[in-house]
Amino acid sequence: MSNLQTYIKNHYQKDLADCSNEELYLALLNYTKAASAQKPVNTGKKKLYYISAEFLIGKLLSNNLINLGLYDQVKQELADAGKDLIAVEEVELEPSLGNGGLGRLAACFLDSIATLELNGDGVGLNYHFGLFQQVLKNNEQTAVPNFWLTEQSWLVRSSRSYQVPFAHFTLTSTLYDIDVPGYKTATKNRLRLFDLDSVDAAIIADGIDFDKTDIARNLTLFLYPDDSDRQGELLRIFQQYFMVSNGAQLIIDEAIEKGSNLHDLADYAVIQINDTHPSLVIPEMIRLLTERGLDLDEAISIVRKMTAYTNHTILAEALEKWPLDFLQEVVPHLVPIIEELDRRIKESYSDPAVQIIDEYKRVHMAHMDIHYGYSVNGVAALHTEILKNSELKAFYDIYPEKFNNKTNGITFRRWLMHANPRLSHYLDELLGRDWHHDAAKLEGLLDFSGAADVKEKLEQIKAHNKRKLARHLKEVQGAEINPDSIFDIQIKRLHEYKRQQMNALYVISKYLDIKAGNIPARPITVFFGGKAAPAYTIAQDIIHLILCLSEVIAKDPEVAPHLQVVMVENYNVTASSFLIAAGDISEQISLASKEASGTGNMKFMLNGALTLGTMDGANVEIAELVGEDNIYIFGKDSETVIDLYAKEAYKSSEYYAREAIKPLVDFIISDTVLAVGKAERLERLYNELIRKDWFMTLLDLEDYIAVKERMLADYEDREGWLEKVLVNIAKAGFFSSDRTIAQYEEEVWHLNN
Ligand code: 26V
Repeated sequence: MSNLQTYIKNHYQKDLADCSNEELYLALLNYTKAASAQKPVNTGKKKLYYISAEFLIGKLLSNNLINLGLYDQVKQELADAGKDLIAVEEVELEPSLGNGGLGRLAACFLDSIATLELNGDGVGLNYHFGLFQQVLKNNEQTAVPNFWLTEQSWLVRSSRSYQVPFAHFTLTSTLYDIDVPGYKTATKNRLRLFDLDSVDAAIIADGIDFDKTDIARNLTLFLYPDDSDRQGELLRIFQQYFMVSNGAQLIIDEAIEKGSNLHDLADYAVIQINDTHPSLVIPEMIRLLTERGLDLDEAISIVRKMTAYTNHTILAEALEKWPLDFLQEVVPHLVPIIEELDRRIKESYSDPAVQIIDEYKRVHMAHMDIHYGYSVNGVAALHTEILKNSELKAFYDIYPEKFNNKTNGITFRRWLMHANPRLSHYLDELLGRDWHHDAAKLEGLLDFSGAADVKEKLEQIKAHNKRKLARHLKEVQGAEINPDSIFDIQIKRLHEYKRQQMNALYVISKYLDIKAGNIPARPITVFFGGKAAPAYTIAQDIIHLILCLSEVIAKDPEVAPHLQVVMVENYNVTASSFLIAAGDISEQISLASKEASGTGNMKFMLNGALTLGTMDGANVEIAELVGEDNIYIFGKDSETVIDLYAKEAYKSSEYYAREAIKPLVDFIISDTVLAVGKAERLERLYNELIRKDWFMTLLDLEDYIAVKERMLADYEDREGWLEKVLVNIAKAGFFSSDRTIAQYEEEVWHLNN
């Protein structure tokens, strides 16, 4: 590859130094694409198809430059010409092809699959607007379309195209590919995104509303369009079937191209079903194989040998159950197949808990995956145990051999090298570069335990990243942040089980404390970031409370110097890179048993933040790795919580009545907050907490406040705190997605043996 300067001269007849940032971005986009185009795709007889409704890839420029080994050279060339790569990067629009954890995990996995040079592609949809863009106005969230598709982009239109049959019409797809270069590998993989030429943004009306019945024009417009009504649910089925029918046809074609006679398809392909959104691939693959002449028994047995399912949540409302008549309306040709699959199960098992079609004629997608796939995995040790022992116990009793755990991971290329270059370089200095390929090598940092100069440097790096975040938020949303305060950060989707409301109640307690004259040793900035589903009213109410508190505190001269609440607008992958590197306190406070894994917890740990969390998801494994002195755990454990649900024994009113809790909850509807907020929202949230509190916020509140206070006090012992930081970074290697993917390969996919 020629250097960038020459490339620009040849292609744009211009000097690098004379280019604007916009021109430089386009030049770099094409330069990077050309570099990865030179790499051959991974080959091999057997190929993994990671089918997912979401791939939250984030901006790709820097990530791809890092993986192609071009980052340092390009950065230097730009700097020599007085240009700044960070500023060029800002020109890139972020694709929002995912909601949160599950989608970002898929993106990290693609990076690791390519880095380990495994033969595997991602398969999904090319949503033109993806997830909505969040705009905060009048202390509320509003949603507008997120524009990201530009004329020149990472997408490469391929010549592949398939016919996808629906009840009343057939649609023709177009396949776009995005290259996924591995980290310093000779080969690459691809993300294959299906789309429809007829999609038309002109049907978008107000905000993110559009005509949900006009499938040919809306199918790939938005990710998970609001499914709170019937039409929305039908549209999701249209999307899911479009994704998997294309995926299945692609799998069959690529296998045939490599010599498969279809009877041996399972030797050529393995499908990882990422949550239940792609589950219709099972009946669709059976349909396509029987259409091509295989008999039904053989088709079923082939599919069973080639599909594996990952579960990402135990929340009942997130486990998809499609009414059979919805499927009849959209994909009637799959219904007899699903009925046959269900009949076979009913013939062998009488337990209603394992049926595919239940008594209300709803199709349980996860049940189909478990019966007709060969592997089921949870995403953290505790989560998998809960699946085996309670949520999916009836299935575990039938198929113990199918169940396995794959604790999630994150790619260190994006979440350390790119998000935190100073720390990354410092680790290179201390440890050499072996950790780039073997993250477990970060443990070498433990040799520097107690070294004052190392701690000082870690402190300086964090201080730098805090200033960088403060500058960024000043630029994008005008926030004035004290970089010398403690950065306490909770960034994730808004959901009651994640308990942002508990953190808000902490803020209230701190506010009241300061009003009572107890000034904290050091100012604290509490950051929140996250989007709430447009139809999820209580989550919107929680955002409202946070924004109201932010305003009340900012306007109170007694409190503002010591406490600040910042709601980061439109939290996305780009924003998270700044936040993750700058955090001191990582809030991982879900109700134990409810957060399958979490991956933000891993990113913060890797970047030297300490976890304040419950014994939930991967927090449990973090706690085991770092030891109890290096993590702040509070709250009831998962067994207690599961028991409380089983016995219906939790009464939030009893907790509300407690002296330490009542004033905090009452403050939500105090005149102070009502003066800046909407009574309807605040009262609804207040009533929810005192009457129901389904996710048991008040259960853990006192413990949370006590442990957080201890943590803030510990922060003042800088030596002690930095020792904990060092241990956290050193132990983060286990959470590299390279490790997770190596385990999938070894235990589930078997691509190379
Ligand atoms: C989806 C929905 C949609 C309907 C309304 C309620 C609801 C609640 C939760 C979800 C989550 C969907 C699946 C998901 O994103 N799970 C996340 O997956 C991450 C990667 O495995 C994991 O780290 C997170 O703990 C898990 O929540």
